[in-house]
Amino acid sequence: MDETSLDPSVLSGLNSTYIADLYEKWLDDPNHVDSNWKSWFENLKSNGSSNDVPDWAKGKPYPSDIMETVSKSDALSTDQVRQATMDSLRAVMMIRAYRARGHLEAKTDPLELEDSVEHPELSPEFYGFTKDDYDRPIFIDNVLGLETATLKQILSTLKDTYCGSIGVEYLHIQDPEQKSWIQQRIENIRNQTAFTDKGKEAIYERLVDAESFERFLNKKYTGTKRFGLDGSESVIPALEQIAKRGSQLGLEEIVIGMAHRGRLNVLNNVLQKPFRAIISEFMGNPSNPEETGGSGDVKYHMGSSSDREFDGANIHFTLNANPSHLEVVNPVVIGRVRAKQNQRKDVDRKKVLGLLIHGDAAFAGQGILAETFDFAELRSYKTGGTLHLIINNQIGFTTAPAYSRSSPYCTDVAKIVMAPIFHVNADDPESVVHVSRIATEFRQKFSADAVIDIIGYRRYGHNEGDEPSFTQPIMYRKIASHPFVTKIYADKLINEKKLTSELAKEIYDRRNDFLEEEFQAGNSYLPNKADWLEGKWSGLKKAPGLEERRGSTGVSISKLKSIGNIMTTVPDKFEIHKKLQRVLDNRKRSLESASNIDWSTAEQLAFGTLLMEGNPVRLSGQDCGRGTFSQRHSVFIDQNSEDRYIPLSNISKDQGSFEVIDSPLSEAGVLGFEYGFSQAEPNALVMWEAQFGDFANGAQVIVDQFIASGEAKWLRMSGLVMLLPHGYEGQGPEHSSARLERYLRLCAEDNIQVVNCSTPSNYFHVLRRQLCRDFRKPLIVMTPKSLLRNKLCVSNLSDMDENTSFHRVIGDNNNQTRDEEITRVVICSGKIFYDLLEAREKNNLTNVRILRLEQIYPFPKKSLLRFISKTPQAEIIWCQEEPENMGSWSFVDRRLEAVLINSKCKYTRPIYTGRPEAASPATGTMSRHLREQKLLVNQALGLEKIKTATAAE
Ligand SMILES: Cc1ncc(C[n+]2csc(CCOP(=O)(O)OP(=O)(O)O)c2C)c(N)n1
Repeated sequence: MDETSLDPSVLSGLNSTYIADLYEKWLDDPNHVDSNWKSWFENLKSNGSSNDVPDWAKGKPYPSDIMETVSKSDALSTDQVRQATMDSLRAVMMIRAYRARGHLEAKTDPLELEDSVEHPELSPEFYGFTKDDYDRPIFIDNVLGLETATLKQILSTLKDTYCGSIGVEYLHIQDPEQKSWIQQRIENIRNQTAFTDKGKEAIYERLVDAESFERFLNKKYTGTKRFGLDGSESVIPALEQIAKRGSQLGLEEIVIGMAHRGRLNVLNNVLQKPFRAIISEFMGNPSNPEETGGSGDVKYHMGSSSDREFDGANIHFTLNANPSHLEVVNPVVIGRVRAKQNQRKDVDRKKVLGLLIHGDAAFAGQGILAETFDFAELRSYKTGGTLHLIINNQIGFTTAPAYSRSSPYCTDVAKIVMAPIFHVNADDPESVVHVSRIATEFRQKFSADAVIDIIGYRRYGHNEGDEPSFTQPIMYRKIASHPFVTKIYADKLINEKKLTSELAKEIYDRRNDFLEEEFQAGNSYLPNKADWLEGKWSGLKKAPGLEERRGSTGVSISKLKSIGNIMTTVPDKFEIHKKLQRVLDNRKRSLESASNIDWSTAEQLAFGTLLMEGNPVRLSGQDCGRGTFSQRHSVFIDQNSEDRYIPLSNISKDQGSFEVIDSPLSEAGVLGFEYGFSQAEPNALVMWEAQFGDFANGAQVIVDQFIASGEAKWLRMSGLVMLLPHGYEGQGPEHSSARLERYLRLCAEDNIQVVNCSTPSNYFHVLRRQLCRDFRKPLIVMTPKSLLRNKLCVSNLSDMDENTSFHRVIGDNNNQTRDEEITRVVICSGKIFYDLLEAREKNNLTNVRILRLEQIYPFPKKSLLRFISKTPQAEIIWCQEEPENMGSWSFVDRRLEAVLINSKCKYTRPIYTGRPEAASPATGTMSRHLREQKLLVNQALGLEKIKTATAAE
């Protein structure tokens, strides 16, 4: 077809719809239509002025070229053709506008805080229609499920579908199948489910459950914090629907992450945590038996799990424990889901769902949302879609949306993954349940995220002791006279004759009587046991005392060699990089000679042996497949095809799965994910590696609120490993220090382990130790950079053989001087040992002994005492390369002193050598770095006078 030779029949009545459809496609993307149509439309548009709608489509005359063509037609009169075509075109354009912007006029706010504003594009006049056009039939060819309809009918359908209690955003979805699925799902039924009488009653009952829970606690514990759901009670029937519909579609397990708001209500009404247990916590009792230990947490942060049946299908619920830091639980939940999917062999990811419940202010404000969304399609992180439910009470503490976000909706960040978004009025529970059903179906069908934005209000203050009218007087005046949703819905059902007022009252009273009975039972309720070592965790125990827990980490030389062989073998016809071949040759040689095993080889041996024993190994971090320092090479890349070969995935049929993953460029998100994974899978070695150790600072909240304190707060163990490159090598302030001091500050009550190993074999053992004991503790490892290639930093295979183990302190094997002749003992940790060793050899300082503190926490005081007691006459020097206010010094200082006091040593204070206190971790100048390094080494060895420690000045 070409513009000049247009056949007049194309503009006859029926074809006009076809053209209108084409026109809509062209509006969407000009390349969606044939090039001739494209230029035809372009031509037409160039005669108009508006961006979206050419003037001819608004009732102005056709461009003359079309008129000429049309006038040649003898099928219909020109006016009739024009009218029919224009009607169809304009109607389709208007329909499209409703699909795109109908949500702007939807009645989603129960408080109607803002006057409704009509959007110009949603008015028929915008398309050139006048009041006279309302009753004329328009051919729309089954768009909206109507073949021909009057403008009035079209408008009413559009208003029902797009501007009722639900505002839908879905045109941003790029996948045509997903987009049209949503469109059909909502348009065919005018975006309403016709609930059965039983269904309606069930919704009413769930609302009663939700409301009476809050009211009851409000009455009995007035002013006590519970972060009530009041004003958003429809969340409970929504959650019920997700589980119910999900169970029909193959769901077996739901892992929920949520903050404070409504959490107790969800615990009771969704996870069915007994009300008496909640009451007992309100009375001030702990949620776990006292003797279990730990600090416990406030009741609205605790996790729980339960099994429930929906129409014969079981759903296991887990509510993840949550710290106060909003939204940070998101990646943790997703990691947990991923691990559970692996355990269930849920390859389609339809059995386990991550359900994240958010606050509106937090959803818009917290960057971790973007990091979590980024997992959605990534091979090693995806979970087949997450459902997001927002308890949108239109306020964040005291801050109104206008002050807390620039985007129109709090949900806009979800468009990163093109999730469909359903905004729904919380006062219309049927619509809430309806969209929850559609969102669940969407997730199960497309394995993609969906968002349910339940717009309600917060009936009281941020917490129950808070006065909201200081800051939102108008809003709270409205709320004071606003009826409860349960009442609104009961009235509706009574009106529809689906419920009698007697039955409505009976349901309400029954629930309250039940709560009253439970309240009485709360008086004597005692938690009988903590649920922390069940399921996958059974067989594991609370960690024993600090000493003697090496685990059996050694592996026979023959097994090590067989792993070594796999690690260094390249498949036939696989062309690896020449330099990598040299690396592999070196590894092979060292393995054959059973000596000179370097750091990365030892690491691969640790991974390989654990895999061989059937444990999964998962390492994720930025560029960790190759390794930031080109050291690891866990993945071989064919130089011609870029095919990947992972040697450690080829050990045996029954080996554990090996995943080494180049992660997205996120720290908090990825660390949170791996922590979550480790919580669900105690038998996997789960590791996160920072590119440089200091970048972990972006994930500090995960370290503080989960890794360091999770076990104490929530009785949840984790064997997660953090690998943090650390060491002073002149690379400047940011790439030298992993901020070891921060981790040490967090150490208490045997919560984590912090190591700074100096030998490959010790690294091998400390990794294996994570799984070779019957308890789990997070492990923080300062890992090397230059040591990766330091010829002195090597081990023998015999150091990893059976009956060898991790050493928390390493004595001085390089100095044979008798104990009595030692005048100086230098204690250090990590890489600085090699600088000290080199300088000592060079200066032939035979009376100096160097001890290495390989594990800093738990502090190995007994072991140190044994070493130090051998040389009671010697001065004790602590040496570190970090500034005095950083590194281990302030942590080891008093602990070393305590060891010395307990010994028979002459000196009871260790002397500090290292860089002086500094604001920045390291210098940016190489020459200054070298000068500083030389000085501190010389001072430690007694070659230069020690400056008084800054703190002592
Ligand atoms: C990261 C973080 N910043 C600040 C807070 C303090 N805080 C707790 S709740 C809250 C308001 C949250 O508003 P919203 O997300 O809308 O949830 P709502 O409480 O209204 O349900 C704030 C600021 C916090 N807990 N976490």
